[in-house]
Amino acid sequence: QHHCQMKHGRTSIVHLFEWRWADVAKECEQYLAPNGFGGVQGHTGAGAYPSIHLAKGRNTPWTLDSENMVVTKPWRPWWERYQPVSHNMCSRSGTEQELRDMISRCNAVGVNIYVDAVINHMCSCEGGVGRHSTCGSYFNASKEEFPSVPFSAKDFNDRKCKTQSGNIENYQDKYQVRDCRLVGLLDLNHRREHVREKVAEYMNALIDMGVAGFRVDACKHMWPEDLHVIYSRLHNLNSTWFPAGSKPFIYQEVIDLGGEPITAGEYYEMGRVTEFKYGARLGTVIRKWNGEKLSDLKNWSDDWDLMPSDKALVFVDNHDNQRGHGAGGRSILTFWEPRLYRLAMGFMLAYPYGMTRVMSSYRWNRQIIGGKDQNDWMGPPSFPDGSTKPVHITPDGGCGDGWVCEHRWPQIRNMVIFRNVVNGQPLCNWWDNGSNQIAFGRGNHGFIVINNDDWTLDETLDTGLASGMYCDVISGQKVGGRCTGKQVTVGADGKAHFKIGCSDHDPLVAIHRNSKL
Ligand code: LM2
Ligand code: CA
Repeated sequence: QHHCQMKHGRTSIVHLFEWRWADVAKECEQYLAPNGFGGVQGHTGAGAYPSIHLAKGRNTPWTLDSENMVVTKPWRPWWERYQPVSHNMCSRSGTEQELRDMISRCNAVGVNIYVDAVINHMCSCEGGVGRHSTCGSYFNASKEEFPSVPFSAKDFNDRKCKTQSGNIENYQDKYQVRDCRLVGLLDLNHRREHVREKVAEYMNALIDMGVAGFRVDACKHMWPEDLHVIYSRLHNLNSTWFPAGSKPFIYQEVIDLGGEPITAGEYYEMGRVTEFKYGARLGTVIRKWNGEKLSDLKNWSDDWDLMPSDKALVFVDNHDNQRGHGAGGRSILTFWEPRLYRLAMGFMLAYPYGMTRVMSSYRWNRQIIGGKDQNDWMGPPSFPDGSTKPVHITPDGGCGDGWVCEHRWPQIRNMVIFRNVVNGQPLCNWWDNGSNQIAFGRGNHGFIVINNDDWTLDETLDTGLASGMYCDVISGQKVGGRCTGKQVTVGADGKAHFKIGCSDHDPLVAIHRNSKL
């Protein structure tokens, strides 16, 4: 359950937040998987840059499904997805048929699908009674009845929870964190055989359809021993697309910023775990808060008390903390600050720590009043009837109609490829100026230089690369043997000269084996 099962040496996951299945399927074929994929072997899959770049990289969408409550106050918030009412597979992203079609089409081009499984709870206790759900299934939240699963009152934790409100009130008490309601969401009792069976059945249905694994929501709120039982019942992956005997990849959402009795470490044995310290701390360094500086990142996984690299799922921002939900706070960098965001993504994708996830967002009408975004609930670009708009791809390869598509920003996409090219290579040739200028290599496969100081970086550095001309994949890339961006000359001694002005469009330069001219 620690093996991501990715194909062709790919290394990153992309979260296509709120996309329709039909669009995900197209994206797998047209963008995420490369033209002429399969022709290239090993971890240097990035031979054909010009058109489909992620193809060589291992970019993998993870998605979310299962039927949820339709919330109309506020109007169709993104977070209604975290209020399941059944395990039926229709959602705002499409029908079950479209989901199946997407899974097969993505698998056919070697792009894995990971499903966001919401299994800690069902909908809010105030969800009401009726058929206001994405497939029209009946439920009664006040009586805790979800007949299409079926779950009924005895499947919930109510009696185990000892708080007055029935909600989680104190994160210092691990019993209430796991047995009480998270913000009023009806809390399932995974000690019960029936609940274990139904949850495993749901996950197995997805595995049989061809998904490669799961992002498991709200794991802090479930007992590790219960999760262990549920995971142990999961089928092997579908052998149409995966080697016989492959286990689903599991990454668990546990927000552990320290200071609580529940720790991420309780979950390592069962899969990877989200490392929330990563984006929060990278944000403070890049913003230069508290006198922090890029040179502090030299040994940051040790110095900063991050989880072991082979257990960590890392990201600069996620769908929660990019809008002030979840954890991380004000330091989190997002697409709203594009230049610093590209810096953060460049660092994350170059540095050998954790499994990387790229966020792909939609724009919303952000309105921060007194530090809080009044519109943090707003759902994806949609039509008046609430249905999600298709992702519109513009002629330059970006996205329109409110879709941000960070994964299509050339700098980010090229760094996803960089990570594949340098996969398995050690960190080396670290250089810093004791301030906010750093550089490092990955064996003799790649080298990156970053300038976040208020003055020009002008240095000759050891790159570890073979001598020759290289194309910077941040300002441009190699197209048909020529470079559309800055060129870097590596001498016979492995040294190269770099110059990055502090107001250059991008504060970084990156070169790798496959960007050699
Ligand atoms: C997660 N991980 O553990 C998700 O990443 C996060 O997005 C989910 O919260 C959370 N756990 C529960 O699955 C989101 C959102 C909340 C929202 C819930 C449920 O961040 O704001 O809560 O989903 O939809 C909403 C309201 C909240 C209300 C609750 C119940 O915002 O004010 O609480 O519904 O009605 C009374
Ligand atoms: Ca719980």
